Amino acid sequence: MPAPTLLPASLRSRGWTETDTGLMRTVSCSDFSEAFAYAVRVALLAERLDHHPEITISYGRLVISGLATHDAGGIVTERDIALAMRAEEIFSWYER
Ligand code: HBI
Repeated sequence: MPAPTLLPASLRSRGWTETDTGLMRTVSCSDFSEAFAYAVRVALLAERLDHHPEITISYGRLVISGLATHDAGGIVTERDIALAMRAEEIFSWYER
């Protein structure tokens, strides 16, 4: 069973927090299209890593939540940290 992992400071400083249901981050976007485009990229990443957060798209906002490891009883493990870090790479490419 994977071991629990502390949220790295690099993710904390980018807005990631730990909630009862796993890691979460809200990303501000300029409009609905931008939020949707981020969601698609995160979805492709999630498929590649076989690890799937909840994604909520709304006007000007993307929320990634529920990022936890089921096999470990819903705690945060290296798999969750890995996905969050890769998602940050994607977000940073498009920052203005
Ligand atoms: N997504 N968030 C999340 N957590 C998991 O543990 C997880 C997943 N997607 C697929 C997945 N696990 C599979 O690896 C296992 O259910 C086989």
